[in-house]
Amino acid sequence: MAFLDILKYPDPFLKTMAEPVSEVTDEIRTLIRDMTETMYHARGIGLAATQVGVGKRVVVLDVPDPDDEDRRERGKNLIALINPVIKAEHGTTKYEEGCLSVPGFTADVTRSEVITVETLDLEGRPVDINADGLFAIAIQHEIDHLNGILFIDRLSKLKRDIIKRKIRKALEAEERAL
Ligand code: QAP
Ligand code: CO
Repeated sequence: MAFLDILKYPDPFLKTMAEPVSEVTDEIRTLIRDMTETMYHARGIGLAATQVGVGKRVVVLDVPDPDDEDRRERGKNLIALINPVIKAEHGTTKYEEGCLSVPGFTADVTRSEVITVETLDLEGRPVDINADGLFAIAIQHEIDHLNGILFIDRLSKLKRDIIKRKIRKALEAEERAL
């Protein structure tokens, strides 16, 4: 079991494009296990390899069902995506997103409402996933990470500038407190 360090904005690695996984090996499965532990430890619902400094197209997600009583029940909806590609998307939806790489900040982001994603499973077999609701939003958020995009990059220039200034002020205050 290994916890990985989560990179925080403005780490430049968060802007990099991840490379496709050429073969699903034990090394990839170990990365997925470590990312899963790291996500749970940080109390997240999604984590992309880019966020732990690994430039590979790998994502882990455990998005709670909206009508679930115990939303903290782990592993129920756990899934790993390898080389995920959005094949179809419909509609638009808005959700107040956060990110483990931008801790303490949220903003409304508009994304597709319903998506079909092609991905590889843990044995390297291609599978299609149909997603809607928070699951669809989370998949799009994590695929953005693999392409070097953060949720704050999806805001209007005005809102992006405002949130970036707030983050910079918070980081400066943190520095001073040390
Ligand atoms: C991505 O985000 C996501 O600021 C996963 O202090 C975001 O797990 C999917 C978190 C929105 C769908 C909708 C954020 C934890 C976790 C924070 C996360 C924080 C502690 C974010
Ligand atoms: Co994120």
